Amino acid sequence: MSSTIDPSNADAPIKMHYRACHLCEAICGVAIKTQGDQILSIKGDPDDPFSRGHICPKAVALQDLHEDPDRLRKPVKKVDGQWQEISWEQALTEVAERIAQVQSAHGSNALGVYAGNPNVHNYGNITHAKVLRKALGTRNNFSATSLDQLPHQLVAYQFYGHQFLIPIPDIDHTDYMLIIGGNPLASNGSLMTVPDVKNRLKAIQQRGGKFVVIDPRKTETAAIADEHHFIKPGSDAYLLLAIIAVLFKEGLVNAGHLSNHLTGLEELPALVEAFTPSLAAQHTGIAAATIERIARELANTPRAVCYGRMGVSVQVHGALCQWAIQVINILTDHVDKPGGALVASSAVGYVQPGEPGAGHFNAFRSRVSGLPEFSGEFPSTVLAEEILTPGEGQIKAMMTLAGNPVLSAPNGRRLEEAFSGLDFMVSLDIYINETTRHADYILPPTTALEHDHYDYAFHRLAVRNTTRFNEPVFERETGALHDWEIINQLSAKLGECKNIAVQLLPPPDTMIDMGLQAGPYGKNSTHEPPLSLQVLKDNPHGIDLGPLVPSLLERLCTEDKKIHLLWADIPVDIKRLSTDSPTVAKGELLLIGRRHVRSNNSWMHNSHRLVKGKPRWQCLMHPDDLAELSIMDGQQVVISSVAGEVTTQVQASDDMMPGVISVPHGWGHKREGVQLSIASQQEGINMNDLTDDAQYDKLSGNAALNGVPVRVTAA
Ligand SMILES: Nc1nc2c(c(=O)[nH]1)N[C@H]1C(S)=C(S)[C@@H](COP(=O)(O)OP(=O)(O)OC[C@H]3O[C@@H](n4cnc5c(=O)[nH]c(N)nc54)[C@H](O)[C@@H]3O)O[C@H]1N2
Ligand SMILES: Nc1nc2c(c(=O)[nH]1)N[C@H]1C(S)=C(S)[C@@H](COP(=O)(O)OP(=O)(O)OC[C@H]3O[C@@H](n4cnc5c(=O)[nH]c(N)nc54)[C@H](O)[C@@H]3O)O[C@H]1N2
Ligand code: SF4
Ligand SMILES: [Mo]
Repeated sequence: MSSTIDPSNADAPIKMHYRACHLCEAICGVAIKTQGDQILSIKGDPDDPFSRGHICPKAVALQDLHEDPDRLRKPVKKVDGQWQEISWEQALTEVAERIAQVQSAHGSNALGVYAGNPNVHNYGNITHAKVLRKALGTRNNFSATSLDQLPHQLVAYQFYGHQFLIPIPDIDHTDYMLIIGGNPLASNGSLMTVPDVKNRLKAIQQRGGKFVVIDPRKTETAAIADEHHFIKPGSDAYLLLAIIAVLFKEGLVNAGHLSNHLTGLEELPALVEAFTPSLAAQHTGIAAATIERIARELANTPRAVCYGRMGVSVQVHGALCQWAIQVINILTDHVDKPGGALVASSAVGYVQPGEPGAGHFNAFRSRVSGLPEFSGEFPSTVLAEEILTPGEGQIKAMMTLAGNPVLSAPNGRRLEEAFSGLDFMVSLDIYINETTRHADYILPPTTALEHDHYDYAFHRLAVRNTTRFNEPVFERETGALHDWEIINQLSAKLGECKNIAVQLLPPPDTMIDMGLQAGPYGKNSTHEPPLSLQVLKDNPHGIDLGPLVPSLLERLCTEDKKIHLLWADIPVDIKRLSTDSPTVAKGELLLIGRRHVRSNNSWMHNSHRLVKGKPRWQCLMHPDDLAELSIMDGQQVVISSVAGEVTTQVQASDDMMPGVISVPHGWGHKREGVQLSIASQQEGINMNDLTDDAQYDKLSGNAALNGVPVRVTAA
């Protein structure tokens, strides 16, 4: 996509910039051609060793984001209901004072903090998060983690002793991949950084292997798979436990080089015995013979892997599903083996004993419902009740940091009600949207193309080891601050107001340089040349560091250097499965989510390039279900749940499993006060007005946004 040249740029030199697209976990390399302050084109970078030229339709929207007139460029303050631009000095001083006032009147925990997804795509927010946490000094931390991958992190922490020691599918060398509740053709992969995933999946087939998809919708990924099986939402734990039971029953268990490093193995057979394939068939809808065959295929294929994502994490048994997936991969000798699942060897943040951020679980509990913290965060499902329930420790003020929980967290209307009653709210954000419209101040950082970039989080989760650093494409506007600078400056002011010592950190690129030099390819390694920031700057397309290699045993972070297959909560949760599975009353359907390659959570609908074409927000429903309820294709319907009710348009789809409906999240921008001129013209409702904050995974506290019982009637 190219633009016509602005005459004021005509004399400026044309420049090429190579960098990562920061919009999703695939971290594709893009080549951006500019002239002056104008973008001429955005294309895939064929010289990027990892993404090899691949991009998706969202990459060109980087331009829309950069140029968006709705994007805030200066801090704003709400005065008598109207937004006024103010200086950074005034904004940071007043915000620090207001936070300090609330905390001094009601205690440190009277401040709640919610951090959203873009924080992990913006490395300065990762390197500097601890500065802000220290300065804010509250226990009431929340994030999108507990709407998403908390089960993966909890399981990695319990098994391997570090929340980020997560084995990643070796998609480039596997011959059999079982994908449960993931749709990488739309999402471009998650907890599996995998640019160009379609070709990588097709390559499995080309080398004689296959991949199998288990999903309540025949997704884009399922459409090119060798096999697709519908599954009743929320029932995956039955399938996975049955696979483990078959492995034991048929003598297929072989943990290979991990065998002498496991604890809990002896107790497993008794725990899963009752979960027979025929019981699983009743719950899931997948034939018992198919379940047995899949178990045998996983065990008998030397290079095979089971992978589960959103669909199995963000449901009532999310952590049990991720536990079972890890157990299956271990028992079939597919962990830490090429073609199975291996931990990445990242150039920075290489996880091994001593690497900070290992995590902790249940060190303290939330005030109202007593849910466990994980790594200092409470589950986001309890955010609204912590604001709305009076008493000692009630949240009176909020900070949101690159997050839009009103559209992303369950029971969005209740959260809105909670936000609108706060004493004070500040948002670090680039837009006035469904969440930030409730703030008193919005502090907008520079946008991606104005700052440098390193994929701190995603090199750790990638299917191949690579590394890449990018310089900014454009100089920032005068006076603009990066996220990490806002964090540093606000923290310093908080330190003054609260009279506490706050240790500020150097710029994030300095920290990456130190990490690179001290890391596994740095000055103490045999890598040529030893990596440093300068070496990465000299190689803007990125540097290939090779395929994933076995290294788990030497990197185990558990104290006893063992892999813990069981911990006390697992047997309890397995019991709970029999008593506490989602029940569907007569006339009810189960609601699940959906992603589309031209959408990105809640915040990219203001790009005209991404929203054009046919609408993508409708409720999908099987024609038989429509007929049963006497609803016509294309009609307006009312969908209701315990949490609320919405009216939207229905679209018949043979791709849906009967009894299941699908609505994508992140829509519903037509609201008063939202200043997103394109997004707020779009139809579509907030699917999280239907999800229930009281329905969550008991093991981890993660939200259960899939498998929500609903009723549908003609409007
Ligand atoms: N029903 C349902 N709900 C879901 C999901 C689902 O599948 N179904 N998915 C869940 C998942 S996986 C996730 S990760 C969450 C996401 O949940 P959130 O992270 O809460 O939501 P986002 O839509 O990513 O909102 C990002 C916010 O950051 C702002 N922003 C963008 N870039 C920057 C930046 O560089 N700096 C700053 N300061 N702000 C920025 C945007 O304007 C926006 O307000 O949603 C969850 N909610
Ligand atoms: N284009 C685009 N890409 C994105 C995002 C985006 O919003 N848009 N978001 C990014 C983020 S934050 C994340 S976390 C990742 C998520 O990455 P993925 O997990 O790959 O994304 P989803 O498309 O949500 O896939 C979840 C699948 O689970 C299925 N499912 C729902 N319920 C169940 C169930 O009970 N059991 C089973 N087996 N399946 C179920 C759904 O039908 C869906 O196909 O995507 C990232 N990439
Ligand atoms: S898949 Fe698309 S959105 Fe994701 S990094 Fe690549 S170009 Fe960007
Ligand atoms: Mo996510």
